[in-house]
Amino acid sequence: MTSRRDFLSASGAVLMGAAMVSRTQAASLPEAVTQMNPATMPPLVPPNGRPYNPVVTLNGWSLPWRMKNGWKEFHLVAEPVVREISPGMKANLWGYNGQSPGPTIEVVEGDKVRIFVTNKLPEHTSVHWHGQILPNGMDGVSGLTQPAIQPGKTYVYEFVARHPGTFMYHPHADEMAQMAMGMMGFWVTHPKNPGFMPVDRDFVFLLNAYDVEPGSYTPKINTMLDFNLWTWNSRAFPGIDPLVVRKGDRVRIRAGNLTMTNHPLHLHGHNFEVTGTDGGWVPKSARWPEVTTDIAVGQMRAIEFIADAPGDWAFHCHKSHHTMNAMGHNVPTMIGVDQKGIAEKITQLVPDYMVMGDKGASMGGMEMPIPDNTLPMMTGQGQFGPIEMGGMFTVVKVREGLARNDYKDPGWYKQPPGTQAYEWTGEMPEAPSAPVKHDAKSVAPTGAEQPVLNIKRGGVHEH
Ligand SMILES: [Cu+2]
Repeated sequence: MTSRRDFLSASGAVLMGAAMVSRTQAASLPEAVTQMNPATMPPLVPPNGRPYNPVVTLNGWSLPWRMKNGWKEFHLVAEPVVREISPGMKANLWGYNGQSPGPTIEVVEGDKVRIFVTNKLPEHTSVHWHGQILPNGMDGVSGLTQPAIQPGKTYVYEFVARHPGTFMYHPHADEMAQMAMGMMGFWVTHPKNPGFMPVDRDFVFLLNAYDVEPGSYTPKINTMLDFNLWTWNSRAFPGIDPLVVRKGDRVRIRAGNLTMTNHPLHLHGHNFEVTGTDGGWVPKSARWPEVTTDIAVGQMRAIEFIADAPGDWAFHCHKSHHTMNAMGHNVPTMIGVDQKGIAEKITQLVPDYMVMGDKGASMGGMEMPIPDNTLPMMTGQGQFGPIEMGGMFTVVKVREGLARNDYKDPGWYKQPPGTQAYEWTGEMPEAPSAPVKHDAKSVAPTGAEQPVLNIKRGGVHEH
């Protein structure tokens, strides 16, 4: 559902904008297209300009443009937005054109690009075109390369998209606050030749993170490291859509990291190669097979693989605390603690007390009451039970016979009979175990002729 706002009919901000842009001989601002729906939108097939193979923005969309005297014109509006992080939780963020992250901008190598940026935030901003090779004055660093864009003003950026590849945009003004509030977007410069490194499906998303207290709606912008929501395009699992691909497709996934830490992205069931980095495409001779690739802060990576294995394949950040959500971290580890009898005593004092996790965390199976507007730490239901994941986790769903542009969730994978792990119900042979001998002064492997090792621990345990 794309709603459109015509800024020509709006007041003050646009009059300002028109005055600012008169030197570009633009008669009017292009309309600013707004998108409120957090669903993954179908790829934007280019209606004009040079042809390219469009990308799919995970839980996002691509920004329409207009062609004007050979220029491709976009209109970004920096503004406060409400973003659903996952069903059950919304956050008050800042973003562009109704969403955080902002819309993906897609252009073609050699395009003359003009971007109008209208500031509807309560403070100044700017836009830095991360990774682009462009004139210094278009680099968007407030104070250094341009005055900041004050609230209500519209600025214009103009440059030629010289290099094909994977890029991002974000403010370079009050940066820590504005990025912590969600201001960022993806940028793809497609190659001039649509036949260059073609793929069947090309997904893009940004890695981002927030610190939103359970029960509240606005991120804490002074948090430096201890974020509690690890997101892809400002969505946390189970709010992140699956990546639906057809068996045999060549698939590209591009990610950019605008969090404050690195994220090792791990794909199950397939080997991939890193085919693109911040600086462009990686020559074939320089690629190697991987199943995990680390994306450092400020980096972009494109990975590619042939989806040759049907199934529901997990795809996630491998830092296990990045596949969790906000609620439920302040819980002591109780693994190995015998809690028998403790619960009864505590229940006399705290009627709702619940004994948790003496055999592991197993919070995924518990339906616990949580405050309004937050997400349980380990969540998501699969066809066989709780998935016990959150945050930076989703599923690559490989299916046979999908139509070329079919990105609909096909449901859970039906595993062929005999191909799933199963419970052993036969006899259990006694497992051999190593005999252990403890001694106050020595730890000695048992068995004949073994030397005895005297382990001294700095004298502390000497008798
Ligand atoms: Cu991570």
